[in-house]
Amino acid sequence: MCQNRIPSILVMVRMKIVLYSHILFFLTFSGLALAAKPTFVIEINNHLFEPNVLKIPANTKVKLIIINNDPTPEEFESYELNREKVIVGKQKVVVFIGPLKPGEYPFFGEFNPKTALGKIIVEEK
Ligand SMILES: [Cu+2]
Repeated sequence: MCQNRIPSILVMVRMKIVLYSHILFFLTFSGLALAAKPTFVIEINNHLFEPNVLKIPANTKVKLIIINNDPTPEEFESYELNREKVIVGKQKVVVFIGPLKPGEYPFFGEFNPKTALGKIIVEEK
């Protein structure tokens, strides 16, 4: 009896190792998939977007990180992109856009609409 139990424990340990290596592989792979998404950063300084013209690839989902360095809130707004997002002062938000067709997509800061202007240019690679 006792000799029978030892191999079964070994099998269980081995199964656990196989399971963990699968989980590790899955986590690594999904992490790479997330990291592979094109990411662009727009910063807000003194109520202006920097850069105010951003080129992104066509037909691609893109991650946009908007960092508000001002102490005051701003709202990233675009009718063409159908996006509207408030960024509290000294905070950042993530906005996903696309996949988009080639063209120009204006955006503006709703709290400073006269000065905080920009556009995203979508181009074919
Ligand atoms: Cu708005």
